[in-house]
Amino acid sequence: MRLFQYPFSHNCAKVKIALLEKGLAFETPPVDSALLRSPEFLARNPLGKVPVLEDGDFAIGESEVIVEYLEERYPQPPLLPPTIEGRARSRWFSRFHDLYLGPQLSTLFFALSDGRAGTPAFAVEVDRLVALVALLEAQIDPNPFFLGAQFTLADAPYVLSYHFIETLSAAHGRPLTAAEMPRLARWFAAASARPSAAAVLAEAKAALGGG
Ligand SMILES: N[C@@H](CCC(=O)N[C@@H](CS)C(=O)NCC(=O)O)C(=O)O
Repeated sequence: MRLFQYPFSHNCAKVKIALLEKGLAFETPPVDSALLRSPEFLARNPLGKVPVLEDGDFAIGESEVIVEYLEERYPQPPLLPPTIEGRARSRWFSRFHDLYLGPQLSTLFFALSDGRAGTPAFAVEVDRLVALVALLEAQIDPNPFFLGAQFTLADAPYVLSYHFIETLSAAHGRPLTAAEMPRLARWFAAASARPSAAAVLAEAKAALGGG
């Protein structure tokens, strides 16, 4: 299997964690913006974005589609709960991450280099992140993972995003710490101890220049 990815991308981190949790071997070919615009890559993902998974002759993009594909194709160990309600709840966390929290983190990330950080108009974006984290905090009571003892696809996207919540909120002068998100911090202590999460976090931090 090959995974086209950027090591600092939370969308890619989610897929790598799913692959590692399932014990699937994969290579990560070098990716740059020229590759993403190449006809060969666009044939795999017409959006020209990573992650893209190649499994034999089959290639597919979009992180959530990829992890759902992995779950169906390689069901052991399961990364979705056994009940219909549990799977719906897991997908709620995935959607909340991908449609709301993740994009807001991206907004704060890119603002650090495009001149918007620190401007009065940008303060509303930092407030939006704080509100989304408060909403998430109110939705969880980790034991130790979002849906209980099983580490699921509900948890996977938040591993790298937790790191971004801490670092980006601090970089924008409104640090979110464990005191303000104790449940999320408790969850992160358990999630980041998993070998899959630890490996992906280490790779991301190295790529981001933080060690
Ligand atoms: N909804 C997509 C988002 C993919 C995405 O935005 N990928 C970014 C990296 S995080 C990318 O490839 N950016 C490169 C570009 O747009 O040129 C997913 O979940 O896979």
